[in-house]
Amino acid sequence: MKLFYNELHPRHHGRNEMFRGELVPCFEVPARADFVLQELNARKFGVIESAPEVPRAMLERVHAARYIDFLVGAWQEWVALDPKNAERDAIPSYWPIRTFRSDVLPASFFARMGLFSFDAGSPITAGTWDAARRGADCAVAGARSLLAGERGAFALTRPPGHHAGHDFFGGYCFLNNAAIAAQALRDEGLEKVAVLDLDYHHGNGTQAIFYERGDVFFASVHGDPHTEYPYYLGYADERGAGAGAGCNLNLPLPRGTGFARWREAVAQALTAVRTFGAEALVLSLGVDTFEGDPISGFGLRSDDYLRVGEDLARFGLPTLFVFEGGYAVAEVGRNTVNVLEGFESI
Ligand code: SP5
Ligand code: ZN
Repeated sequence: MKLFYNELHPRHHGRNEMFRGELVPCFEVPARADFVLQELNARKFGVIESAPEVPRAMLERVHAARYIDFLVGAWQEWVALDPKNAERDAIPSYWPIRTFRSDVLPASFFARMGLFSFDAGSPITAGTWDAARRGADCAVAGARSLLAGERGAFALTRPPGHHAGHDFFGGYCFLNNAAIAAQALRDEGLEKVAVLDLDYHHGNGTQAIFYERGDVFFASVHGDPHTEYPYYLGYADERGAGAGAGCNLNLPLPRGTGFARWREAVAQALTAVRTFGAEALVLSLGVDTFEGDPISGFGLRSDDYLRVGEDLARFGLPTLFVFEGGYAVAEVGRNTVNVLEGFESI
């Protein structure tokens, strides 16, 4: 399996996120990817390659130019407002909800931060752009390795991506790595691609990006948004629209769901991917489905992740794994690499 590692990931290191009305230490920390890298090395999993840089035009296949412009300059703008801001993260607190305008690009940095986000849990730090930008390189490199004939690849990157939409960040995500990879697969040879999202949280960004597209199928197994983040998307009746009608499948499961039931849902999602006729699979790999995850509610154990990898290998499509969530930091390496090891064992 080809491994692509975002060596710039530590440049994104949020201090605090807004959580139930107070600022708490970020759950999404650099140590997450460090532990996965350590585990890959400890198990002698393979050579880690550095991804070539992709042009900005590839990001713009998925993200709005004015959103990318905002991210590129955000930290400088934030510090220009007050030199003391260099010591704190930028977190939005105003949002243009229904009846407000989103066509106007306000001069105020705070106003633009809200225009381009949907929560207060995703701080922008000095190196957020560098880290996110490099993640897209890794995702594209992984996609290209599949086009070159690999059966599996892994993009080890953070910040994660699946909550980021066409023109917004949130849920710790800034650029949608999985969507950028799926689009690269389409642009560089494949007719039909699927994204399967196994993170605990619904991949609202990925869903929205492809919702009206008939060429990219999106399937997700996740905590029921009635009670789980991101709350406002991820329901079972969201089946796609326009040319994408029927090309979206959400399988929400209640908090407390264990491996047996979750695995059945994944099998159901894979059946739909097969029926659709996808030629390759982008797998949004969040391991916040782990029983010990501090912000999630499923009950998967570490050994279960071996079975997940085996199931995906038996499914038989070229598969790009893209790292997403997983906040039980000490176990995130074991759980993630178990999926890859299971995949390699078949
Ligand atoms: C990529 C990813 O996994 N993003 C997740 C972002 C979740 N942020 C908000 C978490 C709120 C969870 N509330 C649950 C209460 C825990 N006891
Ligand atoms: Zn998640």
